[in-house]
Amino acid sequence: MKKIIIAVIVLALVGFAGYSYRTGKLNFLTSRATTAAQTPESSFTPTEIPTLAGGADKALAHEAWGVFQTYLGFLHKHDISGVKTVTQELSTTCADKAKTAECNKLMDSAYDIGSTFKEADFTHMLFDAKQIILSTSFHTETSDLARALVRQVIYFSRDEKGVPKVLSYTFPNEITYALYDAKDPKVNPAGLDARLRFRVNDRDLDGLPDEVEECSFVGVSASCVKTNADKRDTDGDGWWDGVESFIKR
Ligand SMILES: [Ca+2]
Ligand SMILES: [Ca+2]
Repeated sequence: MKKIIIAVIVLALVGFAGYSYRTGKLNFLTSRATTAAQTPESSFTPTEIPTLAGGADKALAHEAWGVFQTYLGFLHKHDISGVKTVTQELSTTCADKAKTAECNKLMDSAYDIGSTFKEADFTHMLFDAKQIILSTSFHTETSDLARALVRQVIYFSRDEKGVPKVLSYTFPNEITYALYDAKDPKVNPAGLDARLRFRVNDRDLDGLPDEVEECSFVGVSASCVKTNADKRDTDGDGWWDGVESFIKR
């Protein structure tokens, strides 16, 4: 009976995480299986945003980090006019003056998340004149039911002078659950780690994993955006797909 309960729980969580659960173990959908045939899972290394090269890159990363800290300070003080000076745009809630209480709550939770970030962890960056993606490396997190590759990412737009403006940040970003019953011999952590590496891969380095752009998990994934997984700026407007997904229209 216990085993059945575990299976049901895992099924529910797997559904939430966007996995197909068909034959009693975690599966990739067809598109993933095709990729797997081309590159053995065990040796697969995901494409990552480049590490900070030093010099100008590091100075820009530090400048962006400073803007982020200023932004957090404004959030903490519920200072909307201050927030406006260091962000690309206000959230719909905070742009609505009738929703001050809701906006304050949003600012509190955004502060709680952002204040856990540490500058030294943000060792990866991709940028051009219009935008910056600042990211940590992936690291593995494990609980009784889940194993995940996690990273933190801060997205910035840049104004006409190149000054970074906070656009969005997520924690944990691209957390990718692979759920397992550690006692189940069909599922082993090494295999899951290989699958996690597949799931976070971002071929065009636009900040969106391949599967999100390919909508490989249509119907169960909430974050599918249908952009070109091999083109950083699908519509050619200068905004990278991952950055553009945060810009309100
Ligand atoms: Ca991508
Ligand atoms: Ca674009």
